[in-house]
Amino acid sequence: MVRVIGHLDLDYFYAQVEEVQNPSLKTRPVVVCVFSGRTEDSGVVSTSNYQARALGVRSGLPIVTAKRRLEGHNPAVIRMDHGKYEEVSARVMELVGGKVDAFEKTGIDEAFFDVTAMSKGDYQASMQIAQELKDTILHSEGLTSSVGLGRSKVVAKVASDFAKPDGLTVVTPESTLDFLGVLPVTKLYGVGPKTTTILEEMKVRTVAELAQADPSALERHFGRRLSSYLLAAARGTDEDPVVPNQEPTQFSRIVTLRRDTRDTTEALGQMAEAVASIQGKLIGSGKSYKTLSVIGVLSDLSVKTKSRTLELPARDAAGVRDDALVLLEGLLAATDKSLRRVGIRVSELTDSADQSSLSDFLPSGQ
Ligand code: DGT
Ligand code: CA
Ligand code: CA
Repeated sequence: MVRVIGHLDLDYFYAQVEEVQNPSLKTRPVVVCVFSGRTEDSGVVSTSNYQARALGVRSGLPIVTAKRRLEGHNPAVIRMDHGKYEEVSARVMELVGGKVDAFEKTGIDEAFFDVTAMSKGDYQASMQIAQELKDTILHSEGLTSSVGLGRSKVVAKVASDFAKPDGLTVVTPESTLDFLGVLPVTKLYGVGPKTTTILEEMKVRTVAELAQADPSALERHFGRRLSSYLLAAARGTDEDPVVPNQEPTQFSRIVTLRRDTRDTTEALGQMAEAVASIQGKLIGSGKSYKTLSVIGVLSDLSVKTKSRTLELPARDAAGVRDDALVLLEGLLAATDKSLRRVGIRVSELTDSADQSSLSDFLPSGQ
């Protein structure tokens, strides 16, 4: 049976989450920024809503430039809150994952899914399923998304990018070559600047030209593996399956400090974002941790780790920060070097739900 693969991508994700939380932002340009902290406005735009994009403000632009372009347009300039986006992401993924045959999250706001069996390979039925997924996400989280359907992961990914925001693009097996053919090769997943330059030298600019390129010439330039991937991608015949995600065994983040320091409060102050991200992942996945570790890369680049294992899994993600502070102090007590980078890791994860059911079995009053 021809497969039906989907790719889901949430629209202007971080900025849309901010809009949902504060609907009055919807009429203004919204810019979510990563402040580096060096000077007040140093840093870059992480993402922006479509009003801001219309004024030339998108991912990667320096904040200073973004502010200049948005002057007089009443922009909302918001600090990125990774933990918050992780929580929303986890809820969306959980929701969608339960409504398809197979589900593979590939990023904070995107995932592949397979609906071949439940649609019996029918593209009309699959389109209905995809529309229902979009509706569910909109009703439960208030977020619009863009979905692409096709016979392979490459086709689905190109399709989800084809109409944005709030798009639904269905590429039937019969229309695959027509759909892909006219696009520039850069639209294919895995075709970066280096590959594009070489293809250009071979006079291959569109996907159709790639699909018809001489296989032996491609192999000479790219080797066997990459050249066969490129041909399959261009023809929409790549067989890469949707591989369900493994249960996470740990969550961790590491941060390079602005300057080397032995001041634990200062170090942890710069870790706020990382701590929030880990807490978001714990809450979003419904996991509790038993072991918390801090990892310090010291000024001489040596690495020290300090861990604490709890008797019972911690249900409350809020404890991560305070416990990390204690561990960090212990870590520094054993050295006279300063901290250069600090990592935080929670591991030995268990499902929070299992513990509450476990405690139900304990005699009351204990
Ligand atoms: P879209 O999908 O075109 O409507 O817009 P986004 O913002 O969802 O873009 P996407 O899917 O490429 O990226 C998802 C999130 O990842 C986005 O909301 C913020 C973050 N992100 C994307 N590009 C950058 C970047 O260049 N720098 C940083 N710091 N974050 C980025
Ligand atoms: Ca997106
Ligand atoms: Ca994305």
